[in-house]
Amino acid sequence: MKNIQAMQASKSAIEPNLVGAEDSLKLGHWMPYHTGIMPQVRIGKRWISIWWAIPIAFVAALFAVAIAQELRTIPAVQDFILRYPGDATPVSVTSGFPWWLRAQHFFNAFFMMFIIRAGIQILADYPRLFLQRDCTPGKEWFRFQHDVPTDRLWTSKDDSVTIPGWLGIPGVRHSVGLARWWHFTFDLLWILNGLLYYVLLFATNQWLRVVPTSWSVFPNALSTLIQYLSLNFPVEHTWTVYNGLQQLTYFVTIFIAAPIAFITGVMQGPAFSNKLGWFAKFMNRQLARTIHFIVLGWFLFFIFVHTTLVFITGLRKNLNYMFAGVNDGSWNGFLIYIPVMIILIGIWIMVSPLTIKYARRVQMIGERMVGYIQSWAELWDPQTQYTEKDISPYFWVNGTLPTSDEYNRLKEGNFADYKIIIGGLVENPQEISYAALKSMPKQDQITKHFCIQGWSGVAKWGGVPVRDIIKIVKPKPEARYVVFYSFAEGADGGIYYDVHSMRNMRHHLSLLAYEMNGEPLNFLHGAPLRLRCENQLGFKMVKWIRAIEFVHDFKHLGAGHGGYNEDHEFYGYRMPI
Ligand SMILES: Nc1nc2c(c(=O)[nH]1)N[C@H]1C(S)=C(S)[C@@H](COP(=O)(O)O)O[C@H]1N2
Ligand SMILES: [Mo]
Repeated sequence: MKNIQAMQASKSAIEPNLVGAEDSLKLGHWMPYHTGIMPQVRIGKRWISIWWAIPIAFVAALFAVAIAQELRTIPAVQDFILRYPGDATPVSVTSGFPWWLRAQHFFNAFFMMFIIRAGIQILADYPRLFLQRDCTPGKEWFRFQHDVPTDRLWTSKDDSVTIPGWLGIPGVRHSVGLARWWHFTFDLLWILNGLLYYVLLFATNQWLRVVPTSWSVFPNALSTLIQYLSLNFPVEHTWTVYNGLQQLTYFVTIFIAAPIAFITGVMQGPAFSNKLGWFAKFMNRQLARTIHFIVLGWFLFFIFVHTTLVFITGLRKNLNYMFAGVNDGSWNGFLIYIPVMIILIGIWIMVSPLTIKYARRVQMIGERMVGYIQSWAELWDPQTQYTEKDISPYFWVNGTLPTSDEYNRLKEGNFADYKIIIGGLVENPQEISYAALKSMPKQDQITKHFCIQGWSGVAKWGGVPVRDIIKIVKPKPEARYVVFYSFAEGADGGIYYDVHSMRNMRHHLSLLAYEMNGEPLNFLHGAPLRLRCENQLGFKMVKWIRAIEFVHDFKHLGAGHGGYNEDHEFYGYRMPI
Protein backbone atom coordinates (compact mmCIF):
# COMPACT_ATOMS: atom_id res chain seq x y z
CA MET A 1 0.00 0.00 0.00
CA LYS A 2 1.34 3.43 -0.99
CA ASN A 3 1.82 6.15 1.55
CA ILE A 4 -1.54 7.91 1.41
CA GLN A 5 -0.24 11.15 2.95
CA ALA A 6 2.51 11.57 0.40
CA MET A 7 -0.04 10.90 -2.31
CA GLN A 8 -2.46 13.50 -1.01
CA ALA A 9 0.30 16.10 -0.73
CA SER A 10 1.10 15.78 -4.43
CA LYS A 11 -2.54 15.65 -5.40
CA SER A 12 -3.69 18.21 -7.93
CA ALA A 13 -7.03 19.99 -7.71
CA ILE A 14 -8.52 18.05 -10.58
CA GLU A 15 -7.55 14.71 -9.18
CA PRO A 16 -10.45 12.94 -7.47
CA ASN A 17 -10.31 10.51 -4.61
CA LEU A 18 -8.00 7.79 -5.88
CA VAL A 19 -6.98 4.93 -3.65
CA GLY A 20 -3.89 2.79 -3.30
CA ALA A 21 -4.07 -0.95 -3.86
CA GLU A 22 -2.95 -4.19 -2.27
CA ASP A 23 0.11 -5.96 -3.64
CA SER A 24 -1.41 -9.38 -3.24
CA LEU A 25 -4.70 -10.75 -4.44
CA LYS A 26 -6.94 -10.42 -1.36
CA LEU A 27 -9.62 -13.05 -1.79
CA GLY A 28 -11.85 -11.28 0.75
CA HIS A 29 -12.25 -8.20 -1.48
CA TRP A 30 -12.18 -10.07 -4.73
CA MET A 31 -15.15 -11.19 -6.79
CA PRO A 32 -17.05 -13.93 -4.94
CA TYR A 33 -16.47 -17.54 -5.83
CA HIS A 34 -18.68 -18.72 -8.69
CA THR A 35 -18.18 -21.97 -10.54
CA GLY A 36 -19.78 -22.22 -13.94
CA ILE A 37 -21.02 -25.50 -15.30
CA MET A 38 -19.39 -28.49 -16.93
CA PRO A 39 -18.28 -27.54 -20.45
CA GLN A 40 -20.96 -27.89 -23.11
CA VAL A 41 -21.06 -27.80 -26.89
CA ARG A 42 -24.09 -26.42 -28.71
CA ILE A 43 -25.70 -28.48 -31.44
CA GLY A 44 -28.54 -26.44 -32.90
CA LYS A 45 -30.49 -25.27 -29.86
CA ARG A 46 -29.35 -28.07 -27.58
CA TRP A 47 -26.39 -27.99 -25.21
CA ILE A 48 -24.48 -31.27 -24.91
CA SER A 49 -22.03 -31.88 -22.07
CA ILE A 50 -18.52 -32.64 -23.31
CA TRP A 51 -18.28 -35.46 -20.78
CA TRP A 52 -20.14 -37.52 -23.36
CA ALA A 53 -16.85 -37.42 -25.23
CA ILE A 54 -15.36 -39.86 -22.69
CA PRO A 55 -17.73 -42.82 -23.24
CA ILE A 56 -17.88 -42.01 -26.95
CA ALA A 57 -14.07 -42.02 -27.22
CA PHE A 58 -13.91 -45.24 -25.23
CA VAL A 59 -16.40 -47.04 -27.44
CA ALA A 60 -14.73 -45.62 -30.57
CA ALA A 61 -11.35 -46.87 -29.33
CA LEU A 62 -12.76 -50.37 -28.72
CA PHE A 63 -14.20 -50.46 -32.22
CA ALA A 64 -10.99 -49.11 -33.72
CA VAL A 65 -8.97 -51.85 -32.03
CA ALA A 66 -11.42 -54.54 -33.14
CA ILE A 67 -11.40 -53.27 -36.73
CA ALA A 68 -7.59 -52.97 -36.82
CA GLN A 69 -7.19 -56.51 -35.50
CA GLU A 70 -9.63 -57.78 -38.08
CA LEU A 71 -7.82 -55.89 -40.84
CA ARG A 72 -4.53 -57.52 -39.93
CA THR A 73 -5.96 -60.93 -40.75
CA ILE A 74 -6.62 -59.85 -44.34
CA PRO A 75 -3.78 -60.86 -46.72
CA ALA A 76 -3.91 -57.60 -48.72
CA VAL A 77 -3.46 -55.61 -45.52
CA GLN A 78 -0.62 -57.89 -44.44
CA ASP A 79 1.08 -57.26 -47.78
CA PHE A 80 0.54 -53.56 -47.38
CA ILE A 81 2.16 -53.61 -43.92
CA LEU A 82 5.08 -55.63 -45.26
CA ARG A 83 5.54 -53.12 -48.03
CA TYR A 84 5.19 -50.13 -45.73
CA PRO A 85 6.39 -51.38 -42.36
CA GLY A 86 6.31 -47.90 -40.84
CA ASP A 87 9.60 -46.05 -40.92
CA ALA A 88 9.14 -42.75 -42.64
CA THR A 89 12.23 -42.02 -44.64
CA PRO A 90 15.09 -44.06 -45.95
CA VAL A 91 17.47 -41.45 -44.50
CA SER A 92 18.21 -41.92 -40.83
CA VAL A 93 19.71 -39.69 -38.17
CA THR A 94 22.98 -40.97 -36.75
CA SER A 95 23.52 -38.46 -33.97
CA GLY A 96 20.87 -39.86 -31.57
CA PHE A 97 19.31 -37.21 -29.34
CA PRO A 98 21.95 -34.51 -28.80
CA TRP A 99 22.03 -32.48 -25.56
CA TRP A 100 20.47 -29.37 -27.12
CA LEU A 101 17.51 -31.35 -28.37
CA ARG A 102 16.97 -32.92 -24.96
CA ALA A 103 17.28 -29.54 -23.22
CA GLN A 104 14.85 -27.94 -25.65
CA HIS A 105 12.41 -30.80 -25.24
CA PHE A 106 12.46 -30.25 -21.49
CA PHE A 107 12.06 -26.47 -21.73
CA ASN A 108 9.27 -26.86 -24.24
CA ALA A 109 7.32 -29.09 -21.84
CA PHE A 110 8.10 -26.80 -18.90
CA PHE A 111 6.93 -23.66 -20.71
CA MET A 112 3.86 -25.39 -22.11
CA MET A 113 2.77 -26.25 -18.59
CA PHE A 114 2.45 -22.55 -17.73
CA ILE A 115 1.07 -21.57 -21.11
CA ILE A 116 -1.71 -24.14 -21.02
CA ARG A 117 -2.71 -23.54 -17.42
CA ALA A 118 -2.72 -19.76 -17.78
CA GLY A 119 -4.53 -20.09 -21.11
CA ILE A 120 -7.35 -22.06 -19.48
CA GLN A 121 -7.50 -19.35 -16.81
CA ILE A 122 -7.88 -16.67 -19.48
CA LEU A 123 -10.69 -18.66 -21.08
CA ALA A 124 -12.43 -18.88 -17.68
CA ASP A 125 -12.66 -15.07 -17.60
CA TYR A 126 -15.16 -15.24 -20.44
CA PRO A 127 -16.15 -18.89 -20.60
CA ARG A 128 -17.85 -18.84 -24.01
CA LEU A 129 -16.51 -19.42 -27.53
CA PHE A 130 -17.98 -17.96 -30.70
CA LEU A 131 -17.20 -18.10 -34.41
CA GLN A 132 -18.58 -14.73 -35.51
CA ARG A 133 -17.01 -11.48 -34.37
CA ASP A 134 -19.72 -10.39 -31.97
CA CYS A 135 -20.71 -12.20 -28.83
CA THR A 136 -24.50 -12.41 -28.81
CA PRO A 137 -25.60 -14.62 -25.89
CA GLY A 138 -26.95 -17.93 -27.16
CA LYS A 139 -24.83 -17.84 -30.32
CA GLU A 140 -21.75 -19.36 -28.70
CA TRP A 141 -20.82 -22.93 -29.68
CA PHE A 142 -19.01 -23.76 -26.45
CA ARG A 143 -19.42 -22.59 -22.88
CA PHE A 144 -18.87 -23.54 -19.27
CA GLN A 145 -21.24 -20.93 -17.93
CA HIS A 146 -25.03 -20.70 -17.62
CA ASP A 147 -27.31 -18.77 -19.97
CA VAL A 148 -26.87 -15.01 -19.65
CA PRO A 149 -29.61 -13.87 -17.21
CA THR A 150 -32.07 -11.44 -18.79
CA ASP A 151 -33.81 -10.26 -15.61
CA ARG A 152 -30.86 -8.25 -14.29
CA LEU A 153 -27.71 -6.50 -15.44
CA TRP A 154 -25.09 -9.13 -16.22
CA THR A 155 -21.68 -7.63 -16.95
CA SER A 156 -18.86 -9.55 -18.54
CA LYS A 157 -17.11 -9.58 -15.15
CA ASP A 158 -20.16 -11.37 -13.75
CA ASP A 159 -19.65 -13.95 -16.47
CA SER A 160 -16.19 -15.04 -15.28
CA VAL A 161 -15.95 -18.31 -13.35
CA THR A 162 -13.75 -19.83 -10.67
CA ILE A 163 -11.70 -22.86 -11.72
CA PRO A 164 -9.51 -25.12 -9.55
CA GLY A 165 -6.14 -23.61 -8.63
CA TRP A 166 -4.30 -26.75 -9.69
CA LEU A 167 -5.68 -26.30 -13.19
CA GLY A 168 -5.65 -22.57 -13.92
CA ILE A 169 -3.11 -20.04 -12.70
CA PRO A 170 -4.22 -18.84 -10.16
CA GLY A 171 -7.73 -20.37 -10.42
CA VAL A 172 -9.39 -17.33 -8.82
CA ARG A 173 -12.41 -15.84 -10.60
CA HIS A 174 -11.57 -12.89 -12.88
CA SER A 175 -7.79 -13.21 -12.50
CA VAL A 176 -7.22 -12.69 -16.24
CA GLY A 177 -4.68 -9.92 -15.55
CA LEU A 178 -2.34 -12.24 -13.69
CA ALA A 179 -2.97 -15.21 -15.98
CA ARG A 180 -2.00 -13.07 -18.98
CA TRP A 181 1.41 -12.27 -17.46
CA TRP A 182 2.09 -15.97 -17.06
CA HIS A 183 0.72 -16.78 -20.49
CA PHE A 184 2.63 -14.05 -22.35
CA THR A 185 5.89 -14.38 -20.44
CA PHE A 186 6.03 -18.10 -21.09
CA ASP A 187 4.82 -17.60 -24.65
CA LEU A 188 7.88 -15.45 -25.22
CA LEU A 189 10.21 -18.06 -23.72
CA TRP A 190 8.43 -20.81 -25.67
CA ILE A 191 8.73 -18.89 -28.94
CA LEU A 192 12.44 -18.19 -28.39
CA ASN A 193 13.01 -21.84 -27.53
CA GLY A 194 11.00 -22.85 -30.60
CA LEU A 195 12.87 -20.54 -32.95
CA LEU A 196 16.22 -21.79 -31.68
CA TYR A 197 14.90 -25.32 -32.14
CA TYR A 198 13.95 -24.61 -35.77
CA VAL A 199 17.47 -23.25 -36.39
CA LEU A 200 19.23 -26.17 -34.74
CA LEU A 201 16.99 -28.72 -36.45
CA PHE A 202 18.04 -27.48 -39.86
CA ALA A 203 21.62 -26.70 -38.90
CA THR A 204 22.01 -30.39 -38.05
CA ASN A 205 20.31 -33.32 -39.73
CA GLN A 206 17.76 -33.72 -36.92
CA TRP A 207 15.09 -32.20 -39.17
CA LEU A 208 15.04 -35.50 -41.06
CA ARG A 209 13.18 -37.00 -38.12
CA VAL A 210 10.24 -34.65 -38.29
CA VAL A 211 9.95 -33.32 -41.84
CA PRO A 212 8.47 -35.73 -44.39
CA THR A 213 10.65 -35.98 -47.51
CA SER A 214 8.72 -38.65 -49.34
CA TRP A 215 5.06 -39.34 -50.14
CA SER A 216 5.56 -42.77 -48.65
CA VAL A 217 5.07 -41.10 -45.27
CA PHE A 218 1.30 -41.43 -45.80
CA PRO A 219 1.08 -45.18 -46.44
CA ASN A 220 3.66 -45.69 -43.71
CA ALA A 221 1.58 -43.60 -41.31
CA LEU A 222 -1.55 -45.58 -42.16
CA SER A 223 0.33 -48.83 -41.71
CA THR A 224 1.68 -47.70 -38.31
CA LEU A 225 -1.78 -46.57 -37.25
CA ILE A 226 -3.22 -50.00 -38.04
CA GLN A 227 -0.35 -51.67 -36.21
CA TYR A 228 -0.76 -49.52 -33.11
CA LEU A 229 -4.52 -49.92 -33.06
CA SER A 230 -4.27 -53.68 -33.45
CA LEU A 231 -2.14 -53.55 -30.27
CA ASN A 232 0.62 -55.38 -32.12
CA PHE A 233 3.05 -52.50 -32.28
CA PRO A 234 5.38 -51.77 -35.18
CA VAL A 235 9.09 -52.43 -34.85
CA GLU A 236 10.59 -49.09 -33.97
CA HIS A 237 13.93 -47.47 -34.70
CA THR A 238 13.22 -44.22 -32.89
CA TRP A 239 16.90 -43.68 -32.12
CA THR A 240 17.56 -43.14 -35.81
CA VAL A 241 14.26 -42.71 -37.64
CA TYR A 242 10.62 -42.01 -36.77
CA ASN A 243 7.75 -43.95 -38.20
CA GLY A 244 5.30 -42.29 -40.57
CA LEU A 245 2.70 -41.60 -37.90
CA GLN A 246 5.26 -40.10 -35.55
CA GLN A 247 6.71 -38.00 -38.34
CA LEU A 248 3.34 -36.61 -39.42
CA THR A 249 2.14 -35.84 -35.89
CA TYR A 250 5.43 -34.19 -34.94
CA PHE A 251 5.41 -32.21 -38.16
CA VAL A 252 1.87 -31.00 -37.58
CA THR A 253 2.64 -30.09 -33.98
CA ILE A 254 5.92 -28.29 -34.65
CA PHE A 255 5.28 -26.61 -37.99
CA ILE A 256 1.51 -26.16 -38.13
CA ALA A 257 -0.07 -26.14 -34.66
CA ALA A 258 2.62 -23.98 -33.01
CA PRO A 259 2.57 -21.20 -35.65
CA ILE A 260 -1.26 -21.24 -35.70
CA ALA A 261 -1.27 -20.86 -31.92
CA PHE A 262 0.95 -17.79 -32.27
CA ILE A 263 -1.02 -16.18 -35.07
CA THR A 264 -4.44 -16.77 -33.50
CA GLY A 265 -3.01 -15.51 -30.21
CA VAL A 266 -1.87 -12.12 -31.48
CA MET A 267 -4.98 -11.74 -33.66
CA GLN A 268 -7.01 -11.58 -30.45
CA GLY A 269 -5.45 -8.22 -29.55
CA PRO A 270 -6.63 -4.87 -30.89
CA ALA A 271 -3.22 -3.80 -32.23
CA PHE A 272 -2.78 -6.57 -34.77
CA SER A 273 -6.44 -6.92 -35.50
CA ASN A 274 -6.97 -3.20 -36.14
CA LYS A 275 -3.81 -2.99 -38.22
CA LEU A 276 -4.44 -6.04 -40.41
CA GLY A 277 -8.07 -5.15 -41.09
CA TRP A 278 -8.52 -7.33 -44.19
CA PHE A 279 -7.13 -10.33 -42.34
CA ALA A 280 -8.97 -9.48 -39.10
CA LYS A 281 -12.32 -9.32 -40.86
CA PHE A 282 -11.87 -12.95 -41.76
CA MET A 283 -9.79 -14.03 -38.74
CA ASN A 284 -11.98 -12.11 -36.30
CA ARG A 285 -11.23 -12.16 -32.61
CA GLN A 286 -13.78 -14.84 -31.77
CA LEU A 287 -12.74 -17.13 -34.62
CA ALA A 288 -9.10 -16.65 -33.57
CA ARG A 289 -10.09 -17.50 -30.01
CA THR A 290 -11.94 -20.61 -31.18
CA ILE A 291 -9.00 -21.78 -33.33
CA HIS A 292 -6.60 -21.02 -30.46
CA PHE A 293 -8.78 -23.32 -28.33
CA ILE A 294 -8.83 -26.06 -30.98
CA VAL A 295 -5.03 -25.88 -31.13
CA LEU A 296 -5.04 -26.31 -27.33
CA GLY A 297 -7.16 -29.41 -27.91
CA TRP A 298 -4.60 -30.70 -30.41
CA PHE A 299 -1.72 -30.07 -27.99
CA LEU A 300 -3.55 -31.84 -25.16
CA PHE A 301 -4.34 -34.78 -27.44
CA PHE A 302 -0.71 -34.89 -28.60
CA ILE A 303 0.62 -34.73 -25.02
CA PHE A 304 -1.76 -37.50 -23.95
CA VAL A 305 -0.90 -39.88 -26.80
CA HIS A 306 2.80 -38.99 -26.72
CA THR A 307 3.23 -39.67 -22.99
CA THR A 308 1.05 -42.78 -23.15
CA LEU A 309 3.25 -44.19 -25.91
CA VAL A 310 6.40 -43.22 -24.01
CA PHE A 311 5.11 -45.37 -21.16
CA ILE A 312 3.88 -48.37 -23.15
CA THR A 313 6.60 -48.68 -25.81
CA GLY A 314 9.50 -49.20 -23.41
CA LEU A 315 9.65 -46.52 -20.72
CA ARG A 316 13.26 -47.16 -19.68
CA LYS A 317 14.53 -47.01 -23.26
CA ASN A 318 12.48 -43.92 -24.11
CA LEU A 319 13.67 -42.07 -21.01
CA ASN A 320 17.24 -43.00 -21.86
CA TYR A 321 16.76 -41.43 -25.28
CA MET A 322 15.12 -38.19 -24.24
CA PHE A 323 16.65 -37.54 -20.84
CA ALA A 324 20.08 -39.17 -20.92
CA GLY A 325 20.74 -39.24 -24.67
CA VAL A 326 21.89 -42.84 -24.55
CA ASN A 327 20.75 -45.93 -26.38
CA ASP A 328 21.58 -48.64 -23.88
CA GLY A 329 20.07 -50.72 -21.12
CA SER A 330 21.06 -48.39 -18.29
CA TRP A 331 18.78 -46.57 -15.81
CA ASN A 332 20.37 -43.20 -16.61
CA GLY A 333 17.19 -41.76 -18.12
CA PHE A 334 15.19 -42.67 -15.03
CA LEU A 335 17.77 -41.11 -12.74
CA ILE A 336 17.26 -37.77 -14.47
CA TYR A 337 13.53 -38.09 -15.11
CA ILE A 338 12.43 -38.80 -11.53
CA PRO A 339 13.97 -35.72 -9.85
CA VAL A 340 12.91 -33.55 -12.80
CA MET A 341 9.31 -34.72 -12.40
CA ILE A 342 9.39 -34.12 -8.64
CA ILE A 343 10.57 -30.56 -9.21
CA LEU A 344 7.93 -30.01 -11.89
CA ILE A 345 5.15 -31.28 -9.66
CA GLY A 346 6.37 -29.01 -6.86
CA ILE A 347 6.32 -26.03 -9.19
CA TRP A 348 2.90 -27.06 -10.48
CA ILE A 349 1.48 -27.03 -6.94
CA MET A 350 3.16 -23.78 -5.87
CA VAL A 351 2.41 -21.51 -8.83
CA SER A 352 -1.18 -20.60 -7.96
CA PRO A 353 -0.69 -19.84 -4.25
CA LEU A 354 2.47 -17.86 -5.03
CA THR A 355 0.66 -15.89 -7.73
CA ILE A 356 -2.09 -14.96 -5.26
CA LYS A 357 0.44 -13.91 -2.64
CA TYR A 358 2.90 -12.11 -4.91
CA ALA A 359 0.43 -10.77 -7.45
CA ARG A 360 2.17 -7.39 -7.80
CA ARG A 361 5.51 -9.13 -8.33
CA VAL A 362 3.97 -11.25 -11.09
CA GLN A 363 2.63 -8.08 -12.74
CA MET A 364 5.98 -6.26 -12.50
CA ILE A 365 8.00 -9.20 -13.83
CA GLY A 366 5.49 -9.73 -16.62
CA GLU A 367 5.71 -6.05 -17.47
CA ARG A 368 9.52 -6.36 -17.65
CA MET A 369 9.39 -9.51 -19.76
CA VAL A 370 6.78 -8.56 -22.35
CA GLY A 371 5.78 -4.93 -21.74
CA TYR A 372 8.30 -3.60 -24.26
CA ILE A 373 7.02 -5.98 -26.92
CA GLN A 374 3.53 -4.65 -26.25
CA SER A 375 4.95 -1.13 -26.68
CA TRP A 376 6.17 -2.09 -30.17
CA ALA A 377 2.65 -3.11 -31.09
CA GLU A 378 1.57 0.43 -30.18
CA LEU A 379 3.72 1.79 -33.01
CA TRP A 380 1.23 0.35 -35.45
CA ASP A 381 -1.50 2.64 -36.63
CA PRO A 382 -4.88 1.12 -35.69
CA GLN A 383 -7.06 2.02 -38.62
CA THR A 384 -9.57 -0.74 -39.22
CA GLN A 385 -13.13 0.45 -39.55
CA TYR A 386 -16.29 -1.50 -40.16
CA THR A 387 -19.54 -0.72 -41.94
CA GLU A 388 -23.04 -0.09 -40.55
CA LYS A 389 -24.06 -3.65 -41.30
CA ASP A 390 -21.19 -4.98 -39.18
CA ILE A 391 -22.57 -3.32 -36.03
CA SER A 392 -23.05 -5.97 -33.35
CA PRO A 393 -26.63 -6.72 -32.32
CA TYR A 394 -25.43 -7.25 -28.74
CA PHE A 395 -22.68 -5.28 -27.02
CA TRP A 396 -21.68 -6.48 -23.56
CA VAL A 397 -21.61 -4.08 -20.66
CA ASN A 398 -18.68 -4.10 -18.29
CA GLY A 399 -17.52 -2.23 -15.23
CA THR A 400 -18.74 -0.69 -12.01
CA LEU A 401 -21.58 1.79 -12.46
CA PRO A 402 -21.47 5.34 -11.07
CA THR A 403 -23.56 5.91 -7.94
CA SER A 404 -22.50 9.36 -6.73
CA ASP A 405 -25.06 12.09 -6.03
CA GLU A 406 -23.20 14.41 -8.36
CA TYR A 407 -23.53 11.94 -11.20
CA ASN A 408 -27.18 11.14 -10.47
CA ARG A 409 -28.06 14.82 -10.41
CA LEU A 410 -26.39 15.40 -13.78
CA LYS A 411 -28.08 12.35 -15.22
CA GLU A 412 -31.49 13.49 -14.04
CA GLY A 413 -30.93 16.78 -15.83
CA ASN A 414 -29.99 14.92 -19.01
CA PHE A 415 -26.45 16.22 -18.56
CA ALA A 416 -27.50 19.80 -19.34
CA ASP A 417 -25.27 20.90 -16.42
CA TYR A 418 -22.43 18.53 -17.28
CA LYS A 419 -19.03 20.09 -17.84
CA ILE A 420 -15.92 18.10 -18.54
CA ILE A 421 -12.97 19.51 -16.60
CA ILE A 422 -9.67 19.56 -18.50
CA GLY A 423 -6.48 20.66 -16.80
CA GLY A 424 -3.07 19.72 -15.49
CA LEU A 425 0.00 20.60 -17.55
CA VAL A 426 -1.81 22.72 -20.15
CA GLU A 427 -1.71 26.37 -21.22
CA ASN A 428 -5.50 26.64 -21.41
CA PRO A 429 -7.44 24.72 -18.76
CA GLN A 430 -11.05 24.29 -19.80
CA GLU A 431 -14.49 23.33 -18.61
CA ILE A 432 -16.50 22.37 -21.65
CA SER A 433 -20.25 21.90 -21.35
CA TYR A 434 -22.18 19.02 -22.88
CA ALA A 435 -23.80 21.44 -25.37
CA ALA A 436 -20.43 22.94 -26.31
CA LEU A 437 -18.96 19.48 -26.89
CA LYS A 438 -21.84 18.61 -29.18
CA SER A 439 -21.36 21.81 -31.16
CA MET A 440 -17.74 20.92 -31.91
CA PRO A 441 -16.92 19.09 -35.17
CA LYS A 442 -18.22 15.54 -34.75
CA GLN A 443 -16.43 12.40 -35.83
CA ASP A 444 -18.10 9.02 -36.40
CA GLN A 445 -16.24 5.75 -36.45
CA ILE A 446 -17.31 2.12 -36.60
CA THR A 447 -14.78 0.07 -34.70
CA LYS A 448 -14.38 -3.13 -32.82
CA HIS A 449 -14.08 -3.27 -29.05
CA PHE A 450 -11.76 -5.81 -27.41
CA CYS A 451 -12.39 -6.52 -23.75
CA ILE A 452 -9.44 -8.08 -21.90
CA GLN A 453 -11.77 -10.86 -20.83
CA GLY A 454 -12.25 -12.06 -24.40
CA TRP A 455 -15.51 -10.70 -25.84
CA SER A 456 -15.68 -8.28 -28.73
CA GLY A 457 -18.29 -6.15 -30.44
CA VAL A 458 -18.54 -3.62 -33.23
CA ALA A 459 -20.26 -0.29 -32.62
CA LYS A 460 -20.52 3.11 -34.20
CA TRP A 461 -19.17 5.84 -31.98
CA GLY A 462 -19.78 9.56 -32.45
CA GLY A 463 -18.03 12.34 -30.58
CA VAL A 464 -15.15 14.77 -30.35
CA PRO A 465 -11.67 13.61 -31.33
CA VAL A 466 -9.28 13.92 -28.38
CA ARG A 467 -6.81 15.67 -30.68
CA ASP A 468 -9.27 18.57 -31.07
CA ILE A 469 -9.38 18.91 -27.28
CA ILE A 470 -5.56 18.80 -27.25
CA LYS A 471 -5.49 21.70 -29.72
CA ILE A 472 -7.73 23.77 -27.47
CA VAL A 473 -6.01 23.15 -24.15
CA LYS A 474 -2.43 23.26 -25.52
CA PRO A 475 -0.46 20.80 -23.37
CA LYS A 476 2.85 22.08 -22.03
CA PRO A 477 6.00 20.37 -23.35
CA GLU A 478 6.44 18.41 -20.13
CA ALA A 479 3.00 16.75 -20.48
CA ARG A 480 3.61 13.12 -21.39
CA TYR A 481 0.40 11.36 -20.39
CA VAL A 482 -3.32 11.99 -20.39
CA VAL A 483 -5.38 10.80 -17.42
CA PHE A 484 -9.13 10.18 -17.65
CA TYR A 485 -11.10 10.30 -14.41
CA SER A 486 -14.54 8.77 -14.12
CA PHE A 487 -17.55 9.69 -12.00
CA ALA A 488 -17.71 6.00 -11.12
CA GLU A 489 -15.71 4.12 -8.57
CA GLY A 490 -13.86 0.94 -9.42
CA ALA A 491 -14.82 -2.47 -8.02
CA ASP A 492 -12.65 -2.02 -4.93
CA GLY A 493 -13.58 1.60 -4.07
CA GLY A 494 -11.83 4.79 -5.17
CA ILE A 495 -12.40 6.52 -8.48
CA TYR A 496 -11.88 4.64 -11.76
CA TYR A 497 -9.20 6.25 -13.91
CA ASP A 498 -6.81 5.34 -16.66
CA VAL A 499 -3.68 6.82 -18.24
CA HIS A 500 -2.83 7.06 -21.95
CA SER A 501 0.22 8.22 -23.87
CA MET A 502 0.05 11.56 -25.71
CA ARG A 503 0.87 9.66 -28.87
CA ASN A 504 -2.19 7.45 -28.60
CA MET A 505 -4.39 10.39 -27.69
CA ARG A 506 -3.26 12.33 -30.79
CA HIS A 507 -4.35 9.40 -32.97
CA HIS A 508 -7.21 10.26 -35.30
CA LEU A 509 -9.43 7.52 -33.85
CA SER A 510 -9.04 8.53 -30.19
CA LEU A 511 -12.47 9.85 -29.41
CA LEU A 512 -14.55 11.29 -26.59
CA ALA A 513 -17.76 9.57 -27.57
CA TYR A 514 -21.20 10.91 -26.66
CA GLU A 515 -23.07 8.75 -29.18
CA MET A 516 -23.26 5.00 -29.70
CA ASN A 517 -24.89 3.52 -32.80
CA GLY A 518 -26.46 6.87 -33.66
CA GLU A 519 -28.15 7.33 -30.27
CA PRO A 520 -26.99 9.40 -27.31
CA LEU A 521 -24.57 7.24 -25.32
CA ASN A 522 -26.67 5.42 -22.72
CA PHE A 523 -26.03 5.09 -19.01
CA LEU A 524 -24.58 1.56 -19.10
CA HIS A 525 -22.12 2.34 -21.88
CA GLY A 526 -20.77 5.48 -20.21
CA ALA A 527 -23.05 8.52 -20.52
CA PRO A 528 -22.39 11.34 -20.99
CA LEU A 529 -18.90 10.69 -22.31
CA ARG A 530 -16.57 7.73 -22.72
CA LEU A 531 -13.23 7.25 -24.35
CA ARG A 532 -12.39 5.26 -27.48
CA CYS A 533 -8.75 4.35 -28.11
CA GLU A 534 -8.61 1.72 -30.82
CA ASN A 535 -5.25 0.11 -30.15
CA GLN A 536 -6.01 -0.72 -26.53
CA LEU A 537 -8.16 -3.19 -24.64
CA GLY A 538 -11.53 -2.03 -23.33
CA PHE A 539 -10.61 -1.37 -19.71
CA LYS A 540 -8.46 1.57 -20.81
CA MET A 541 -11.52 3.32 -22.25
CA VAL A 542 -12.88 5.13 -19.23
CA LYS A 543 -16.67 5.51 -19.15
CA TRP A 544 -18.67 8.27 -17.40
CA ILE A 545 -15.75 10.70 -17.78
CA ARG A 546 -15.63 13.54 -15.26
CA ALA A 547 -12.22 15.10 -15.97
CA ILE A 548 -9.09 14.89 -18.08
CA GLU A 549 -5.66 15.74 -16.73
CA PHE A 550 -2.35 16.12 -18.57
CA VAL A 551 0.55 14.90 -16.43
CA HIS A 552 4.26 14.29 -16.65
CA ASP A 553 4.15 11.03 -14.74
CA PHE A 554 1.51 8.73 -13.26
CA LYS A 555 3.44 7.27 -10.36
CA HIS A 556 1.60 9.50 -7.87
CA LEU A 557 -1.88 8.45 -9.07
CA GLY A 558 -3.62 5.65 -7.18
CA ALA A 559 -1.15 2.82 -6.66
CA GLY A 560 0.97 4.24 -9.48
CA HIS A 561 0.51 1.62 -12.18
CA GLY A 562 -1.28 3.74 -14.75
CA GLY A 563 -4.94 3.04 -14.10
CA TYR A 564 -7.52 1.55 -11.81
CA ASN A 565 -7.42 -1.97 -13.18
CA GLU A 566 -3.64 -1.76 -13.48
CA ASP A 567 -3.59 -0.98 -9.73
CA HIS A 568 -6.32 -3.33 -8.57
CA GLU A 569 -6.48 -6.17 -11.08
CA PHE A 570 -2.78 -6.28 -11.99
CA TYR A 571 -3.34 -5.42 -15.65
CA GLY A 572 -0.58 -3.81 -17.72
CA TYR A 573 -0.44 -0.12 -18.57
CA ARG A 574 0.11 -0.84 -22.27
CA MET A 575 -2.49 -3.25 -23.51
CA PRO A 576 -2.54 -3.36 -27.29
CA ILE A 577 -2.30 -7.19 -27.18
N1 LIG B 1 -15.47 4.11 -15.25
C1 LIG B 1 -15.29 2.90 -15.75
N2 LIG B 1 -14.98 2.76 -17.06
C2 LIG B 1 -14.80 1.54 -17.60
C3 LIG B 1 -14.91 0.38 -16.81
C4 LIG B 1 -15.22 0.54 -15.43
O1 LIG B 1 -15.31 -0.43 -14.66
N3 LIG B 1 -15.41 1.82 -14.96
N4 LIG B 1 -14.74 -0.87 -17.40
C5 LIG B 1 -13.96 -0.92 -18.61
C6 LIG B 1 -14.02 -2.18 -19.31
S1 LIG B 1 -13.21 -3.49 -18.57
C7 LIG B 1 -14.56 -2.33 -20.56
S2 LIG B 1 -14.43 -3.77 -21.45
C8 LIG B 1 -15.34 -1.25 -21.15
C9 LIG B 1 -16.73 -1.77 -21.43
O2 LIG B 1 -17.47 -0.85 -22.13
P1 LIG B 1 -18.99 -1.18 -22.44
O3 LIG B 1 -19.68 -1.41 -21.11
O4 LIG B 1 -19.50 -0.02 -23.17
O5 LIG B 1 -18.98 -2.43 -23.23
O6 LIG B 1 -15.44 -0.11 -20.31
C10 LIG B 1 -14.28 0.20 -19.59
N5 LIG B 1 -14.49 1.44 -18.91
MO1 LIG C 1 -12.96 -5.16 -20.20
